[in-house]
Amino acid sequence: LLPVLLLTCGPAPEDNIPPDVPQLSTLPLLPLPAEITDGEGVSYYKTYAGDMTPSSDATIGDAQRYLQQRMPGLILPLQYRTSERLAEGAYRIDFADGEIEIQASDRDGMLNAVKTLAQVLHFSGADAGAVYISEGEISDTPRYAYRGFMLDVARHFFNPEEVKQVVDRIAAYKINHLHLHLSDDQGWRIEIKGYPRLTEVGAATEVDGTPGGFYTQAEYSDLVDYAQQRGITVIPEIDMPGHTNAALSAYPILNVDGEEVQPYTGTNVGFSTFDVDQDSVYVFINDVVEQLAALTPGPYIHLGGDESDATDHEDYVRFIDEVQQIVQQHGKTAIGWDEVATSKLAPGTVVQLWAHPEYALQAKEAGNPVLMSPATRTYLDMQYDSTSRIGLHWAAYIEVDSAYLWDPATLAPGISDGDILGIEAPLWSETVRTLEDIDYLTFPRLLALAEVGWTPQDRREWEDFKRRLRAQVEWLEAQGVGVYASRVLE
Ligand code: TNX
Repeated sequence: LLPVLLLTCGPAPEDNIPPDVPQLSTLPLLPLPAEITDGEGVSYYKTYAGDMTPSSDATIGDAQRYLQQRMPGLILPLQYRTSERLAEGAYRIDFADGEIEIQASDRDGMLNAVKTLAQVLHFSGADAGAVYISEGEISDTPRYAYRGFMLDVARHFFNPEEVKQVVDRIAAYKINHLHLHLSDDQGWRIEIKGYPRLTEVGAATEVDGTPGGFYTQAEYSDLVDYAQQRGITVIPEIDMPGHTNAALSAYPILNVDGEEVQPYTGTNVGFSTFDVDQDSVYVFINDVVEQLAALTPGPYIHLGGDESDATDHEDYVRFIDEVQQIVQQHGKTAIGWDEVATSKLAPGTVVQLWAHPEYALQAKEAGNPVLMSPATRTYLDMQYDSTSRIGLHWAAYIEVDSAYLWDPATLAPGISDGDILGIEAPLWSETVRTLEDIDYLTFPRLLALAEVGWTPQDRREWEDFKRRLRAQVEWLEAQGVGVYASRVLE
């Protein structure tokens, strides 16, 4: 049972309407919906304590539960309809005559609708118990199907509670994929049955030499469910053949010539590689991918493939070919960092552009989709400016305006919207140690990137975005999120 119920509601009598009820189109909604049509009247709603049973329809029930958890103590006269054929993730909300009607064709659309509705309610002052909302209609659809955030839990480990808090923060802005970078030179973060040393040895370390950590399979599944309830698909990444020192230190048999290596807690890249000539390496990868696939309801498994400087190129090509097939055999689609496009791509393999637009073009020419994560725009571990207390700056300084003022469809020569699956903002964690650190680098920049991924390009305008962002930052801060005080918002 949900612990609250409404209500009286209806068209507000004209002599009762407060003078300052904002039109729907002036609310600081973010990401900005594709279309907002203001109506004429105003409706009012009051809420009372009571009980409510969520709908037995899973699509509607999940949306009700999400809204209840996001806006506790507030239930409204909502009509949910699943009839109309809308695009994937799309929705409509009609505010009229004291009723709020939501339409969507799928679960994502319903969740997206209540995420927008939560913002409408908050910025109409609904927390007070009685609320006036302008009539009108919001009709919305995502620009890209994939809007992602990546958390590097390998360089520094973040426990399940911390990751759940991150999920709550990002879900509100319609981010729908959480990519977890689960292994790197400095740590291995997921339990794999039959390979106890991965977590006994491989998980013990992290950057700085502080203790690392890992997720048991049960903890990981719980995290996947938690995210899914909030509209987010988790994508596990095992980075290979490079970035593998943690696995090699646990099982030297995976290393070239079986040579033993020590755990690594520095931040260099490009020195480790699996032995791509050994059958036992592929047996290992098959076991890992099989278990990850079983833990993953979503379609994707990320195989890494970046910065394999210690692997000969022809070995790399053979390796990537083999691992794509293993991923496919377990019913999943592979994603790889853009270097994988220098090998033969399997049909469907997603190429994640981070540094090499020319590789993304090769992917497109091979008929494969591109995921846009240009380091100069989307890397959340880049400093805002030279005064940022943490972060790197090898690719760029990225202030909020720089994260906002670009178009994925014109970033890379020859790549346009039809080639692009979506965008993702990675947070590498060499310098990120706590949830406060995550907040500092992620907010407010992720809101800029969330809008880049969602809102039609011709609807996006910097001054209007800043106005809405300021209001959202105030709300985030009220929820305890440690947002970076960007000078561009002053
Ligand atoms: C490059 S992006 C890397 C990571 C680092 C990151 C730091 C990518 C595919 N590889 O290993 O953490 O730079 O910004």
